[in-house]
Amino acid sequence: MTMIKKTLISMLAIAGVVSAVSAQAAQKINVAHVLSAKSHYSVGAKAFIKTLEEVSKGEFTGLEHSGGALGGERELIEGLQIGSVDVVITSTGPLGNFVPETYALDLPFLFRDYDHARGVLDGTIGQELLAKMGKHNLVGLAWSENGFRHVTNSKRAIKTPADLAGLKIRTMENKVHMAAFSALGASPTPMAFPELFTALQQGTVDGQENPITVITATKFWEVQKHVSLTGHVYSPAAVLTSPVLWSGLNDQQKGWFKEAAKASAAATRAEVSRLERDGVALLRSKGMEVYTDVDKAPFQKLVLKSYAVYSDKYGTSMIDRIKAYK
Ligand code: EAX
Repeated sequence: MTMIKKTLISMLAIAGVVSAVSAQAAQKINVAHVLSAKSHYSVGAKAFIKTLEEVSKGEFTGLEHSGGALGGERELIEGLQIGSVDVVITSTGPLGNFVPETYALDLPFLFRDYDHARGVLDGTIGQELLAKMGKHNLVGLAWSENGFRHVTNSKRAIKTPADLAGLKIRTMENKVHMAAFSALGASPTPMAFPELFTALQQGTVDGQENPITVITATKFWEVQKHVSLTGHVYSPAAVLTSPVLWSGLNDQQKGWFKEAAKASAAATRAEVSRLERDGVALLRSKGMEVYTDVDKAPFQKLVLKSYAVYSDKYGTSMIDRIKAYK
């Protein structure tokens, strides 16, 4: 056999090996969210990717897209439905537009504290709601966490609902929250998160409402002076994946994604707990006026009207079950 033939055969052999190896190259998963790369969502995204790589032994890897690089939360959820985005960590803010049953989780003053919220979401109620996502062209992998939401604004101390009168308050694109802030006498302005910082900077809106986790992750102290710890809503987050991706996975691979989502949620919750503990001191150190002595009763009374957004369509059994959870 001539030298040329031998070289050609060995080149083909190497090409074969290379293509075999490349065929085993990790499948890259896009993991998107709207918060900074130092946020509690980013901690969750990194935990998702790390766990998926480990349990799949390198069959899958991931790339985090933070800061709204792939769009606001509503756009990200739409991206999951058409398959342009693989995995999203999102608040339930805009989710009710796609899975209206989840509005039950956005009702003001429904959850007593973090233990209550986490217990409900990890229990039968939360799993029932994750299972409902399939009929709305989404796949719910796990409940993660955003945190209890508080009101910030650039104008004044907010200690009673009357202090909210006339303020333009940005809300998420969420009918329950918009109804709640209307009932409180504010002017709710629904807006995608990536537009919010500039809107506050330019005075398009006077205030917004978000957990301490988001206030710190987005450095809202640069554009907001006052924080009132109203804790008016517990804001769940969800780890969702695309039905387009999901339909191509076998049962073992689906198990890997669920395990990665569970690890993501645990990491985010741990970060939320840390920020809840240290957050008020941090906000004060950045020059914000933080009012911790807000009487919640008058707020609770007024926002009850917003429950109709959910109960008019689904009744009150889910609400009663959540309230009864111990
Ligand atoms: O999910 O839009 C919001 O205010 C959300 O809390 C934020 O994007 C984190």
